[in-house]
Amino acid sequence: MTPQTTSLPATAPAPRTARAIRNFIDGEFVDGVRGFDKIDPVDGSLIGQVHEAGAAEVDRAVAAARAALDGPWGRMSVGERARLLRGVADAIERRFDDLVAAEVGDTGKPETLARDLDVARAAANFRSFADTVSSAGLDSFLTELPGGRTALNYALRKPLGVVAIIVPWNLPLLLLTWKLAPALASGNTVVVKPSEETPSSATLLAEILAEAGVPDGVVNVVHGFGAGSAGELLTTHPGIDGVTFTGESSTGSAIMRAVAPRVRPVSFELGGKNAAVVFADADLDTAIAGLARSTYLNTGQVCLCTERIYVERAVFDDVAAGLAEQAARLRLGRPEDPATTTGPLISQAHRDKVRSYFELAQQEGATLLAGGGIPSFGDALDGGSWIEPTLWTGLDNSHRTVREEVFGPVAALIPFDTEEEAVALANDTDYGLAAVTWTSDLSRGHRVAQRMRVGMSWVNTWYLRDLRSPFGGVGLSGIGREGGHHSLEFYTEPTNVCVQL
Ligand code: NAD
Ligand code: 6OD
Repeated sequence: MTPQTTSLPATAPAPRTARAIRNFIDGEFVDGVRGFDKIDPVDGSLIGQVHEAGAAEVDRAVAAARAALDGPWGRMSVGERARLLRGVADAIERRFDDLVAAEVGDTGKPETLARDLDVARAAANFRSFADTVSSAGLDSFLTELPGGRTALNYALRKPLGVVAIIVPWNLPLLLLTWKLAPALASGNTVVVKPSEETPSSATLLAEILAEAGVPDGVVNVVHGFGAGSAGELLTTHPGIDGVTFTGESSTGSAIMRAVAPRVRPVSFELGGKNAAVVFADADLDTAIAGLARSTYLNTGQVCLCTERIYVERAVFDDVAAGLAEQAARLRLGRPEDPATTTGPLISQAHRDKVRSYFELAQQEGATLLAGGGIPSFGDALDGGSWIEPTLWTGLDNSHRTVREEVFGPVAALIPFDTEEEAVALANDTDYGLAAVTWTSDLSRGHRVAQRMRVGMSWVNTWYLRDLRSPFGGVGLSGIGREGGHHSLEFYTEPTNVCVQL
């Protein structure tokens, strides 16, 4: 993405034309080296100007995090940290409306979605990891030695250190707090790099964390882009002890290369090309409603969204007609309108990418059952990055549109004849994030769900979360799992103590 930059000297006052979105380092908001525009995807208007962090700001942020790790934060008991995290959850709820406004402003998503999913989960993430860390035990073994003697082995869990948290734009606050809460629960300090597309909620969260009593330097936020900007400066910084990242698979590769010389641990939640499988024995009304949700939620911009739908041939036409009807019923509109179900894509650049797949699908012989174009509103919304919820048939697994992640409101419907074939088609991908099986046969549901080569396999539901369960993917979809104690595994380093008794 080519940023529109303006010269913003480090000492410059805040730009007057638009809200300034600053870096947060060592407990204070600081200017960056340049400014770039944050555009509202709803109508293309200017929301604010973001202060891009340069090398000096990233250095300062890492140094502040290191100093805080070595200070009182590093000596805080688990109980005190858990209490603080619960206080953060309360503080998020007190500033709920402000966070909704920040998230909606940056993404254009429906306000109802920001309330029910993004901001609600931010508070839940802090409470959940306060609980997890409070109940976490230690490995300990009484080791029997020759001659009847024994040794006691016990593993202490120490913080990983200064953790870089790099997150994308689709669920900005949810995904940031999903990583920040366990990182803090485990006693780390962090430098956060939000997406250049969604700087606002992370900046507001920094303020909320400070109000809730999180000490200076424990959480630092630097703004900017990836390669050649704050993202790369952070991942190549010698003061970083680990990187937790959510975003595109190709960015994950770049970050692996960046940390390789210093052999730092990574946790990656990456892209997906997720399949749903619909058997003829499924409750079709429920399945169609579920498919509509898994394909179109957040305008298809959720890593878990379904982009490949395999349907048993006997019910193919029914499912196709039902889903096309659901797609046509989605209501695109302003975020504050409670009737709006679907917002714009995040940016014009992302719309160009999604539209290029719409064109490719036509070249690959797709039949359009719904959408396929850019909607026209006849008002200011025409300046936004809108696209129609779309549905294709006539494609198969050999087509690029069925193999590559689009990350937009679109899926391809493909028929199958046997359970074996359905599993093979679903697993025929380099990704491996999530899958959904729709069936009324309980045994088949378990059988098929277990054979899916993914990190998360749902049956008769989608995106139903228990925050204690492992979340992540295989193949191009990631490395490692986060959630409950799985997160603590990444955010801590064990030291084993062995005492001969
Ligand atoms: P992205 O990879 O382009 O950017 C994500 C973050 O990485 C941004 O903050 C960006 O500035 C930063 N970045 C980019 N290049 C970098 C580099 N070289 N070094 C350091 N940082 C860099 O992803 P996106 O477009 O923001 O988000 C969409 C992608 O995220 C999709 O592929 C989606 O599937 C994936 N995603 C995955 C999950 C998951 O849990 N598996 C969740 C959400 C999104
Ligand atoms: O719900 C979550 O915890 C999570 N990590 C969701 C990721 C969604 C991807 O866009």
